[in-house]
Amino acid sequence: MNLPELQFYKERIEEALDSYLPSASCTPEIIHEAMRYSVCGGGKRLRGALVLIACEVAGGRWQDAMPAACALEMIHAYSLIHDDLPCMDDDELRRGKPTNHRVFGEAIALLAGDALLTQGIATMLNYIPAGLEQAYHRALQELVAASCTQGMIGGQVLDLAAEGKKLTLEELNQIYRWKTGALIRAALRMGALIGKGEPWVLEALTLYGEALGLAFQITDDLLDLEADPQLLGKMVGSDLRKQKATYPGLVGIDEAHRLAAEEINRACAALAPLAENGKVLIELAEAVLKRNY
Ligand code: GRG
Repeated sequence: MNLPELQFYKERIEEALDSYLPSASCTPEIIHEAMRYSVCGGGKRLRGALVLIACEVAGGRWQDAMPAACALEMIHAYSLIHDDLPCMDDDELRRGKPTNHRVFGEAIALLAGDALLTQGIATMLNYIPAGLEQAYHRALQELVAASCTQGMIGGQVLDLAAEGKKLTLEELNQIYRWKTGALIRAALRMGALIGKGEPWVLEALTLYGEALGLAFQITDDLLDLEADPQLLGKMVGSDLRKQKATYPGLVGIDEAHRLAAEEINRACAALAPLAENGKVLIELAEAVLKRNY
């Protein structure tokens, strides 16, 4: 995803993550090394960047949303570590490197994921900028709800239960709304809350986040079939091997591309009330549709 704004925020987020995570030389070293291995090892930083951009769009300063952006990236990294475990997807590669459990073993990988969930929440509680206590409280509620059983975890549970089954598109959408969409929607809402946006701004960003989240997962399905594994940083074809229900599996590749584009149009349309202020988010949505990793 080649977008100068995304690159700018990605670099700032990586510096901040380094400062919020315990040093690898802190006892017990192994868990801090494992946490840093997954968090600091690449990634597009899409969710973190969305928090910062939404904060600016809502009228705040992106710097004030940095603890929230990093918390979200930590929780996202935890979900990837656990998702790769042998009891889940049993993957060997992530972000172009061996998965966490392949390097540190299953027990430490499990604990590194747990620790990143807790560290994410601690980051939001411990680095609240002055005057934003109430906004951070609400943003943390969003993050916790999106990560929980009616969000990311719930989506993962439904996803596991659906393996090998034929789903309807509506059932698949429900899984995607929770498994992938919940954190992306939360990114926008957290940024809007920290930026103290008006209710109509929060609403526009929420609708944008919902459509973007679904489009992001449809493009993820397509990349699993069409991407260059070198660029993607992980193996392709894993959905077919695991008999997962996907958009291309349900509606075909061409229709999946069309539906992803339709969601992106819906996302951009939701930004209409923001006029020029929504420009970066429109560019970002277009980059999600064209992404090749
Ligand atoms: C508690 C054992 C246990 C497991 C829970 C939480 C969980 C497992 C799984 C979460 C579901 C999940 C991993 C959804 C996939 C979302 C997705 C498309 C991830 C890839 O996001 P990118 O492409 O990754 O933004 P980068 O590497 O760029 O950050």
